[in-house]
Amino acid sequence: EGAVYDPGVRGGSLHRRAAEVLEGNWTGTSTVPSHRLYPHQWSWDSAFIAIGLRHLSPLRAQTELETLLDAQWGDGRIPHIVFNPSVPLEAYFPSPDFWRSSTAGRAAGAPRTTQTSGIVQPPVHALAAWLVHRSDPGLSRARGFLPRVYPRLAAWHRYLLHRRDLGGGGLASVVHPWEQGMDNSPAWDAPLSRVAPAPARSFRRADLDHGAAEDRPTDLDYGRYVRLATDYRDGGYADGRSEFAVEDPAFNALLIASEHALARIAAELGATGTARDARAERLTVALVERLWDPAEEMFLCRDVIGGGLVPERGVSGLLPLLVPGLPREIVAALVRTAHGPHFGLGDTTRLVPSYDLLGEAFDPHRYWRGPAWFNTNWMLERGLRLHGELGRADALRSALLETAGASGFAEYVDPYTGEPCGALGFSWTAALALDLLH
Ligand code: 2M8
Repeated sequence: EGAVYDPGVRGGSLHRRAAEVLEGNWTGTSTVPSHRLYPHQWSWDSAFIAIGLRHLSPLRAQTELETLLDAQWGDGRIPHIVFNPSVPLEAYFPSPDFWRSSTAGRAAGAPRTTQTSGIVQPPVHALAAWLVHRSDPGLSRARGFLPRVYPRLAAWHRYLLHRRDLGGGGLASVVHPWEQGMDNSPAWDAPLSRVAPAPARSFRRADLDHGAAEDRPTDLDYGRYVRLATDYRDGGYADGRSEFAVEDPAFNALLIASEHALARIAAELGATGTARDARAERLTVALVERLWDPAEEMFLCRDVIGGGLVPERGVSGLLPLLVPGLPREIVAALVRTAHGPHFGLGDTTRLVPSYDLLGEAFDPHRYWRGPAWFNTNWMLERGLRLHGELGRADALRSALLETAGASGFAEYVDPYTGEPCGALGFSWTAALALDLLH
């Protein structure tokens, strides 16, 4: 009760169990988030997984990122799923025959043989590549890891900054809720309400074979996800025509953190990183100008099509704490908000929930509408530490390690009770726990 987690006493076994999860989910060239629910390679999962894997095997961590980057499109986009051809089509929806990347994505430079989705996920990759390099610089140099990944990561950021600046204010937009990664966040409800759902009988959800319906997005949500993805595909995955476009704080904060990481990578390769650092600073100014809400004391999403900020408090709005150059008063306000009544950290909750505890749409079990997730808590921990909030970072670290172990490395947990939800033996939960043990 209130005990501080002591890795010296129990860390040995937590470490071993986390390593076993990652071993079990390894396919030989990458790691699945979970064999049953998500049997392919996911983009931002792989970045988080690499961050943990580097403590077990820097070689596997490098391979994880290289496999993902091998599926990059000619226009620079990194697809959100790289499909494993040996997994049956029925195992996951939407499957390769829905996305049809190699044909529908031809103009955008989709790979000819590897099948992928056509949307993206948050850009955690350059940050992951830099952390992986640092874990074993000798191996990294011997394999030429950074010289190989740097041009690809640079092209990825170019895609986001040029093709995805749909709001014209310098930030990247997501064109599908799956791109931001918090699939059914209440922040999407208003912008999604304009999208006519695809008829329920026009597709078959595979997620309900493995996940509890009450813990997953609704059929109406899925109808809209399918409509948006179908329209994007039928337009050849060209950008600028979407009915849904949102500037999200976490997506852009990760882009900024990754742009700073690319500056470090450039410097390591003997170039100068100053232009990249300057760009990251400009992006930070744009993030504050476009998404900071001083009255709410947090960042909000901007609905690019409908106009204006979306008045929903999601955990995404706290994650810019990851950004090194954030103004001090904003840092202080974010720390207050995380520990205040809407997120309850250190008071009613030990892990930050995905959505406002007092919000009308709050549901402690339904996916991204309330449960606590380990990647968001890892990002918040990192942000608190970065800005010198060491006591709070330590408390969050203990809570994350304890809950990860006690929940069987669950995909997400009830933010009040820690009760496990979704898949167990979930890869990024194990990977990020491993990272915090080091
Ligand atoms: C969830 O999203 C996928 C679609 O991409 C799904 O629900 O089928 C999200 O939690 C996402 O953030 C995550 O990357 C993915 C795989 O873990 O699952």
